[in-house]
Amino acid sequence: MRVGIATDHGGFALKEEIMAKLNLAGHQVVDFGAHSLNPDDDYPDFVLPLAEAVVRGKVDRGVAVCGSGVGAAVCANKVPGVRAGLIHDHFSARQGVEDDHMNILCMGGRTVGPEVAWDLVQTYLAAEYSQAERHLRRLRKVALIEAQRLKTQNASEERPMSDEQAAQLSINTIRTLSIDAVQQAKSGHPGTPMALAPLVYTIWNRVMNFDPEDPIWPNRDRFVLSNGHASMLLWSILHLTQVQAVNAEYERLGQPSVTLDDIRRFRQLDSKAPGHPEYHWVSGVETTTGPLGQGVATSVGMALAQKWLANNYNRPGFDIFDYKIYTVCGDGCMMEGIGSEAASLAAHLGLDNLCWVWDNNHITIEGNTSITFTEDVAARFLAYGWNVLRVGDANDVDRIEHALEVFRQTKGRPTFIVLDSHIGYGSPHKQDTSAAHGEPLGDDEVRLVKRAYGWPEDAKFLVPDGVYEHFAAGIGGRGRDARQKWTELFTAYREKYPGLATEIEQMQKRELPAGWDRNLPVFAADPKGIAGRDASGKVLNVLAQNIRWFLGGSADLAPSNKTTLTYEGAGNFQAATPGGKNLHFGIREHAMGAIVNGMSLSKLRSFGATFFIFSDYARPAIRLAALMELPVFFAFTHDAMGDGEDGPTHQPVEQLASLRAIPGLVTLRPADANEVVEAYRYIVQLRHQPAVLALSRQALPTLDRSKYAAASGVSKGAYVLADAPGGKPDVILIASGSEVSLAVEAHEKLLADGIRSRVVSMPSWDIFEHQTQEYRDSVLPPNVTARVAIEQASTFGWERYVGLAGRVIGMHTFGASAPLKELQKKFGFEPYEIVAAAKEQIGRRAA
Ligand SMILES: Cc1ncc(C[n+]2csc(CCOP(=O)(O)OP(=O)(O)O)c2C)c(N)n1
Ligand SMILES: [Mg+2]
Repeated sequence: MRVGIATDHGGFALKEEIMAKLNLAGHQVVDFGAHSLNPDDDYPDFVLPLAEAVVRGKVDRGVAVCGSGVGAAVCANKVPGVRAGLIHDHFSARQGVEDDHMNILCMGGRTVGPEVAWDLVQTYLAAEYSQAERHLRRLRKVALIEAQRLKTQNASEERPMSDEQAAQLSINTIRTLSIDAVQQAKSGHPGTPMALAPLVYTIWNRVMNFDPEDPIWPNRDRFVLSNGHASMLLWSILHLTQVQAVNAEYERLGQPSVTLDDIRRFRQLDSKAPGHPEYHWVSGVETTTGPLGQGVATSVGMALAQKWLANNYNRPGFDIFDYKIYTVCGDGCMMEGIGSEAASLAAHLGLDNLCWVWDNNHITIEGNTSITFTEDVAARFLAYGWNVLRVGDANDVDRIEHALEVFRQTKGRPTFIVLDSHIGYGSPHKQDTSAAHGEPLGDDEVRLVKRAYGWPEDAKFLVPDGVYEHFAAGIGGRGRDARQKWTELFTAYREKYPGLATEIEQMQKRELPAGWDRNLPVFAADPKGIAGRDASGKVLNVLAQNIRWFLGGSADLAPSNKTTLTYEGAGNFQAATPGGKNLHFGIREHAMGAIVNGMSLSKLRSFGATFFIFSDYARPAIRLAALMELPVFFAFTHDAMGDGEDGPTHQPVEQLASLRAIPGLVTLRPADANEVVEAYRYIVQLRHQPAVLALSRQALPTLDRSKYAAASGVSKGAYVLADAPGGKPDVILIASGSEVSLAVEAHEKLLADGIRSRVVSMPSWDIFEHQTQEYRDSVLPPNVTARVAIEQASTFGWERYVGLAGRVIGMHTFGASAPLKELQKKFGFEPYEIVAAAKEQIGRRAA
């Protein structure tokens, strides 16, 4: 057993004797002093630390000695959670433990001799807490008295809480709300909220400029919880700071974002305290952090956006955008590759508005990180070029605050704070173990933990008096002042720079500026045509000039993706030129996806680009964009086998099917240059949906729109491009992208053979699915069942449009390395194959 012992000069000799015997008996003894025989020593100086250690679970039981033992008992009992007894006889030594759960034995150094004392200690240590209901009932009453005292103490005006006491009470409220919510839900992650409550408290109540009254105020500091499994930290702090809810139309709803009831219903259907942070669902959540690593990377996008906004909109005397980003992350975020990609770029770009705090607790699910993660993380961040700080005790709010202050003063590089913490802090049996990570503590352990925090053991979801007020006086007051000042500043700014102010307002509501689509190109019919990527490049250059806050870039493939903004003044985004609109993500597709999301969360119209095959590396971020309903887009070029000689590693096959499967994502594969224009026209007007463009590498014929239907049909997802004379087709050819012109060729041959065919250009399944049944039937009449779909991609899913008996000319294997013409032949993408398939379909239907 771990036994703590304390005394003053009155019991000094006895303490030394008992310690020696305890050691001999195999106990682990912690000596709280006194350490020498000094008559000036006072028992409170030694007994109190012992009492604290007992309630925090650092030792299992305590022994306290002074002259009579009375002083030690009086003193120990001042600490909530301590049950100390002054003991002279064996009966009380045992019964005190069994019935009253005595956890500190007090004795008189001058009243009991060494032999009796040692007997008493042995009896005391051998006894166990009884779980009989009548004893538990009495103990609950005692705990209640403690709770009430705590409350009245807080409420008492004569003895207002010190700031330090209020901070501790608030921190413990975050902890216990988290513990209770996980316990009630029977699932969740209690350990990290218990450890990081002081950090989150400090960031929110002492540092952040954030007004709970208006969680979407544009110049607010941002808080990102990348270790999202610790979501109870977020729900607790959003509740305690009384952050207000806003709706999708950016209106304030006059009700709290997260109520205590939501917390009671943690992880239950419709609770505003879901399992992980969910943007959109809960006001005050800046991003869905999703899989580990994405949160930190998204925060880089937020930091980049702040720099860009400041550079483009701040004017002398008008710091309209000067906010900072605070990101909390765990070992998982440090292990994931995306974290490294993003960290590397953040330092390269000198994002000194960005602070990551790493919860260095050495624990992940499988146990201690010594089994898998032994690199020097701090050295790695130093090597990236971050400012690296360390706070060796996660409970030391002053040092945390100081480190955050150093961050705010640091120029030219982001700040990384290594925070040494103990997962499950305060839990006698689970602290520092992976058991604290992902399961409820259990009722017994919860009691012990609450005891350790000096918390009433039976209180659940308790917010003691004074806690809401403490947050209101901290972040509440500071945030309100900051927002008011900003609002006044912005009013003056609007007078001086009305155009810029209007832009900021439009951006916040995801509206477009007037004239956003002027000068969009129209491409004349041309059998040789132009590549999808080239048409895209022209459109991007127009849109970026019409919409100031439209910007993006590629993962080192801009010359191939044709995404470079080449007009005068477009500029490159670099540390020294953070107003540029050409972003260079480097070869970091996953981070690119998350950064584009972070920029969009900051209300910029952001895009990324790479080869379509590498969309796999960005896919998790695209999924989160869809989940968060962010209007980002990705220009993916080399959309099929157009880069023939590069071979199967570079030829997308299943990517279209895979992206089409993401709910809410608009996937578009335009057929010619004019469809590219229309695709962009559609995408740019989206306010709550991300989009992906699959663009060809090779030139595609620009269809003659005087002969075929207008490309504006793209906005319906699919449209009748070419038809049998007078309609009423016998067979329908459905195609996307580069295969549309093949289908048109086949169609002309079929017409020449007297076969009534129709060509449907289908750039987007998703958009088509959202049209009326009537429209969809007009494009694909249900009674025309002879159908052929042609697409240089996995055939997966095309049955939904051609039916089980329909024909799909697509890919059933990976591609091959050869010139495109040969690949088209090998894999059957030739007009005569389509003609044959169409005839076969008609024949079969007729049979
Ligand atoms: C990409 C990803 N992989 C795996 C998981 C599952 N998972 C959730 S938490 C966790 C352990 C995280 O450890 P750490 O970040 O150190 O958090 P701590 O336990 O210290 O709070 C894992 C593997 C995940 N959420 N995301
Ligand atoms: Mg960890």
